[in-house]
Amino acid sequence: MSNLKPQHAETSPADLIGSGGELHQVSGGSHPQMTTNQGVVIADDENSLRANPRGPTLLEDVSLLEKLQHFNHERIPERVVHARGAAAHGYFELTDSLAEFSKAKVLTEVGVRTPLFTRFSTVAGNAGSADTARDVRGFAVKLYTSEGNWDLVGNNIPVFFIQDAIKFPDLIHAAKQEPDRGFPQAQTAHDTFWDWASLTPESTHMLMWIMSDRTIPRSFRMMEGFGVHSFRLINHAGASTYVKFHWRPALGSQAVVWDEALKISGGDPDFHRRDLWDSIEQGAFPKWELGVQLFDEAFADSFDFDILDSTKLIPEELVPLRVIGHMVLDRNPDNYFSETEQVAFCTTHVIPGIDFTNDPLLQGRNQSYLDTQLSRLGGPNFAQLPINAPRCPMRNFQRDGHMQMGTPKGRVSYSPSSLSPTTERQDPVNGFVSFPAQESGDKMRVRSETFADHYSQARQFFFSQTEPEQNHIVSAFIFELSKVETEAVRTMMLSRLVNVDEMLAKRIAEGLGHDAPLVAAPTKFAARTDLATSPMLSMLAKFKPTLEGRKVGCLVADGTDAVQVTALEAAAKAVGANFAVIAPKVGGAKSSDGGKIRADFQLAGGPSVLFDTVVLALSKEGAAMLAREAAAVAFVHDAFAHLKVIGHTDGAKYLMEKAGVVPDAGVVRLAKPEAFLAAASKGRIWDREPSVRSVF
Ligand code: HDD
Repeated sequence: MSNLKPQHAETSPADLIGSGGELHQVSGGSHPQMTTNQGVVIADDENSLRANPRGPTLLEDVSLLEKLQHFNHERIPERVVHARGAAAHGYFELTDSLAEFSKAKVLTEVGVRTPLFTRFSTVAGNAGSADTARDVRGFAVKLYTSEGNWDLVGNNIPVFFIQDAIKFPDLIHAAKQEPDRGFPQAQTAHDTFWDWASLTPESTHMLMWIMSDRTIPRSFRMMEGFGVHSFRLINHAGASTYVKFHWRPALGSQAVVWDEALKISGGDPDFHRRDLWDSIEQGAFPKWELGVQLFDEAFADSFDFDILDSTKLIPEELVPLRVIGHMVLDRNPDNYFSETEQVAFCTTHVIPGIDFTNDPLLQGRNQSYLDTQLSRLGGPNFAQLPINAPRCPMRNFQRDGHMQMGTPKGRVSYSPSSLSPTTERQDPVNGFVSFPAQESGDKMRVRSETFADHYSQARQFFFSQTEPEQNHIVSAFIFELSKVETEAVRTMMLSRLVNVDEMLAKRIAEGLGHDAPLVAAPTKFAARTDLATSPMLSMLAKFKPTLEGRKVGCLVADGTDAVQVTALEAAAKAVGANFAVIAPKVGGAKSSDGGKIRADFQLAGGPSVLFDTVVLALSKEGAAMLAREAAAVAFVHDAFAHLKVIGHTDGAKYLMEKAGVVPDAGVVRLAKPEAFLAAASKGRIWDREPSVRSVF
């Protein structure tokens, strides 16, 4: 019998019943024997060894001792940041060679598929926090290239909070739970974060980004990734070209709205990881293009900002993206701990053809990632773990240490040596050679004056957003600062924002009810510039009108027309959408023709926040029945307030009235499924927003 056969296929409920020491023997399947870690076959894994049936447990019960000891040590320290994550395997395929600029094979061998492992994460929350917290998302890619591992450890935002790594511990201490009380969890909406931010002008540009909808993505599959720093590409002649890396999602960029994010945190705290897992299981493999911005020393010298400053970006309008390949994630991990938890990304993992710049943030990161793996993974041999090991040969004279997995042979474990003709040797020709950048000047603890303008790009970002996006930034500041208990901190932050734009600061002050006059915070660098807007910085501008990868939630009740639901499901699936039925009972509903409509969700467990667009496929009686259910009224009310397109039958009208739905372009009568789906593919009804919440 195949051991792939699902065990439950031949399991009768009677098999599963066991009580007081009776062994559970589940029939079916072809099971290997269970053993101790020493390989001894275990006879009874459910009862410990006792002196008599009701007597003391014996110390000689080796399988009990071993099992509990292992369990007691199952956890390793979670990552100090980016603790909560989800990951998948996949590949990168190059479509356009960069041979002119780099000697790295992964960037020059067109058509070759390089295996990779990508982990997405939130930053501030602990491992058990919710997926939709407002936060930067980590976007870390480990490429197992034929020349060694290359880790591109990026975020979904192209700039960072600080310019120098020495400030990272302060940033993280301020953002994470406050140390005396241990909360709040997974959010920046508290005093210590805004205290630090208001006193750290270099964070201003990043603050604009984190208050934008970038920090509440709809899905990992719908967010961009950025390498952030300027790196170097090095070609065969040893020449250097600067590069910034961008991942661009095939499904377009999309966010949820803030109230939705809050409710999804309760409705499905695993919203993002489930979405990633499910889409891969369904064969709808997430895909991103890899784009590069290439520029030389002459551009760097002419650019208004320092290309070594990670709080600045280079607008795509100035240096357009060159798309060179794509990443596809096509396999879920086999084991969360072994792979997603133990994967060790390090900015130090670069390969010949890719090199560092003097960006002080990057230089500091190069210490931090390598070092953190020692405490996280227990020793210096973490590179031997299967998820971390390169897929090309790895040999050197590094020896021993905790959890050494290999068995190096021979007496020679040093270099140079003459005793062994076969031990490994350095290779000056093909090995990694650092770019010989010239350095001169005085050694000093100082920040370059070229890093001093903290406001111009923050302002550029704000004015590059569409109107709804600007409104959301204002609202996010109001929300976050309203959670700050210390008024002086709010005042300081508003002063800081005056330097970005006075009207922006005024709008936030109005939303907070802050009446005191606004005074610009003192700044060393007074000359804020009005830069040209960069439409490419808007997420809405990158929205793709498609339902591919999106979810349609169809609310049914007894009396629903099953034929209509079936037709809608077929049409939704034909355009690549997921289709789920929500009913008062998970066992399904009785259709108008006396049949049964299957359900995927029970009403209370399938709130409309889990779907991109909803359909109310209800008879008049069904709608009247649901109008008495708070969860049904909330389902419809939230869909409307979250600016979703709502498809409905005539029968659903009573429920819609009860839920406060006011007809507009996004409230669509279900005549032909195609017409509804076409309307829904356009995304949210932004014009509705001022009618459902205050926009300051
Ligand atoms: Fe970091 C993890 C991204 C600045 C120190 N970082 C970590 C992860 C991502 C980033 C995606 C999670 C990797 C994973 O999935 O395992 N970090 C960034 C980006 C930064 C950045 C894009 C700025 C451009 N980080 C940064 C600085 C420092 C660190 C300045 C310290 C000086 N980061 C760490 C760390 C972590 C980490 C403490 C925690 C777990 C780990 O490294 O492996 O070393």
